[in-house]
Amino acid sequence: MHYSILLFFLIVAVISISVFVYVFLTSKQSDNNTTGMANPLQKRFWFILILLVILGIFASVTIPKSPYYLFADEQPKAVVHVAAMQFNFFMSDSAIDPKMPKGEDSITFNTNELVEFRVTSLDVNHGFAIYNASNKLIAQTQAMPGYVNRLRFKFKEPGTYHIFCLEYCGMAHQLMRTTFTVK
Ligand SMILES: [Cu+2]
Repeated sequence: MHYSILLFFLIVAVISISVFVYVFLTSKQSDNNTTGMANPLQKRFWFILILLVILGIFASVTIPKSPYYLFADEQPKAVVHVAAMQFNFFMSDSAIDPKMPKGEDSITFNTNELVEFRVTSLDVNHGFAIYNASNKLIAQTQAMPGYVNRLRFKFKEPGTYHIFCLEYCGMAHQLMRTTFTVK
């Protein structure tokens, strides 16, 4: 079975290489004598230059806005353990026992303090998405069985934040939500 797959890919590779070699050998040299935009090399140069400028503008505008602030060089002020389970989130200041999961009724953080969520799942894959008071998604990670995903965030505004599951995890997935407070 393995060998037939390998053989198949080898045949595909040989065919693709042959096509490239054939195209390379049969394409004629472009005529460098024509000037201006009639020259395909000139056309290609401007096309790539304009493309690079557009990409450069796009990247410099969007990259600083991407929400991947890791705060890797900072010590978190608060650490919260999160265990997702059909169809609930347990959140606690101390580690959660997978056999008897228990969470705290209310969780509160201060504004501008670095919070670290340590997110895991006790059954299937879940999402862990934080929404602010105006229901805008501000941060998210996956809750996966057997893994602890760290999500660090600094909340700028006080208010009630919501956590929703963003991974369809079963019949009552939409009920999977909880809240915490930032003061
Ligand atoms: Cu879900």
